[in-house]
Amino acid sequence: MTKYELSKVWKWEEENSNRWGNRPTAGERFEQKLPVGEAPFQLYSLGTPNGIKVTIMLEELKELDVDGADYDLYEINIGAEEQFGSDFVKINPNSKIPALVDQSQSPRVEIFESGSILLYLAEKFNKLIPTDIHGRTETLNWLFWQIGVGPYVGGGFGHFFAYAPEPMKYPIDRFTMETKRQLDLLDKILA
Ligand SMILES: N[C@@H](CCC(=O)N[C@@H](CS)C(=O)NCC(=O)O)C(=O)O
Repeated sequence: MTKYELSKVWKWEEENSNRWGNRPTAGERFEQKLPVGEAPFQLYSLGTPNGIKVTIMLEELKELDVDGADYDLYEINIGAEEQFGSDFVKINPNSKIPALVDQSQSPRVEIFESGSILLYLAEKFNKLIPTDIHGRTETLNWLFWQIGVGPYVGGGFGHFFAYAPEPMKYPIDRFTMETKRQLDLLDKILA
């Protein structure tokens, strides 16, 4: 492997941009008109681990016979960079799925970050979150834990193990160890 020399100032080069759309700037990249349906919730998402959290919760609310939790679901193909379209960026300036719009409120409420979406739904319908201080805090501890850990597992371990252009020992060792530690924690807590 060629030795990587750190430069004083990092500069973006076209070849640093990879097939996952990484670029050093935020914001919309093209004009886009997203579909809008009649249901109170409009969900723009994809069946990734972050995406399915929201659909699971909306389906759980349906199972609980909650009124007003109907949703229309639209695919945002992140492989085709649809998360950088103008309409999507208006809902989530961070250009990541999932993003949810509650159009039963006026003006409509735009919600992004899967944890924020889950909490919004839980609080709006007073479901799937305990109201006592101990239960509520424990639930929020694990919700924030999950959001904090996700990037180590997906963007760290998953990226370097499966998507990086070549295997690299240092990041794979670091993120595999952290992923294993987090899974060991889950095993112990769930036991
Ligand atoms: N912290 C965010 C993470 C969302 C996220 O990373 N979404 C990924 C798919 S799982 C995405 O949209 N990636 C597109 C990109 O990075 O351009 C959340 O929990 O909602």
